[in-house]
Amino acid sequence: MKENLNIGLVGYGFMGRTHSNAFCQAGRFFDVPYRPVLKAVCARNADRAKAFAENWGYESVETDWRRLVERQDIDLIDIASPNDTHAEIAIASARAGKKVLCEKPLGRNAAESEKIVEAADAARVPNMVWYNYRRVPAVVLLKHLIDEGRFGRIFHYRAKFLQDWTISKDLPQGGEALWRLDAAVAGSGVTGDLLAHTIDTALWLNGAITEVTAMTETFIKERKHNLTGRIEPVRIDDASAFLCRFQNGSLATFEATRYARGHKALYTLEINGELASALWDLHDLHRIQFFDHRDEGRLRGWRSIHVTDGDHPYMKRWWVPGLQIGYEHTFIHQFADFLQALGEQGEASPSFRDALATDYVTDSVLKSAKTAKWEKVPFSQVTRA
Ligand code: SOE
Repeated sequence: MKENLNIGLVGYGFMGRTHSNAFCQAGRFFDVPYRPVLKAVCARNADRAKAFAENWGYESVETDWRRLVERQDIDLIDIASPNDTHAEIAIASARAGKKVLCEKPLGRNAAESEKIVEAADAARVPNMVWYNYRRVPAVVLLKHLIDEGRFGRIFHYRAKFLQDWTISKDLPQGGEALWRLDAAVAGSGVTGDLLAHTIDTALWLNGAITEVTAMTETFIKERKHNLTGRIEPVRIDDASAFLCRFQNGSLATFEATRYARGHKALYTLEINGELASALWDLHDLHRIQFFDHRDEGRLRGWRSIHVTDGDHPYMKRWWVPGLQIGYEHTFIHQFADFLQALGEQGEASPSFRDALATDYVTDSVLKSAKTAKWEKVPFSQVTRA
């Protein structure tokens, strides 16, 4: 009989749903050492929290996260509420001895994340941040190919995360649905929201970033604020791009925007090495394009690998070879890996400390955009496999 792991979720938005689905499905498809129990969901709006609890099977509802953290029958707190709540809830949860999962980015800036890491380290509680794109089977395959040395020396890393949902000047900022546009709540704009994903994957695949030079832009300078009803300055970055150097000597370009008309969530990455190159694209997430210079000259070319076979990462747990999976599965994989690490008393990745490494880079990007200079990343580290 597996031990129960009692979960208390804070927040019931988009991410509350992706995480809840992972809690429900991980044990059905993966051989995990715990039985996740959806004990309670917490949100300020009691009626909506109740409806969410009924839909997903949470046993109870709380309207104050402090009460959730105090509960003796909760083992793990999962934070899926807006960014400005992460630090307070994560620190209190760690101090209460709970295991803690947190939606990305960990804090609104590195200073906030440092405090979270300190609290989790002091309490020695298992922790993880939901940078889910590390769990796309095709991205994991890329990681394996890099670690096997198939690219040789890496020269270039190139990543983009493009969206178009904030182009209208009539879109307000702030409030429940649009807190991502409110700098006080989100911390930053696309740098913390989208570039953070691309940086997390890059640190994992290609190692530490040492210095950056960046530019950001806020295209729409004022928007009505949903909470005050007033027209207020917009303080988030709408678009952000940077050049950087990795510790391994490779050069990179990164770009994120919410103003790329026609692109809804186009995350792409490319790696060029001495021996091979590869491309991955979120809209075709189960494929990698791979070019191996060591192939026989006459037959050399880009291969399109459909990453759905039994010997591909995670795939033997799903359907049959050739049948693909999607976005929600990345969260299921991540939670299954967390439970596995918990059972082995190991550390799940990306840990809070790994996510702090990303925040050091995003802070440096925002700083460089202001100073218009190259900025050293104050502390960076290669994140664990
Ligand atoms: C923003 O639109 C967003 O939902 C991010 O917050 C997520 O992290 C990203 O995966 C998709 O886009």
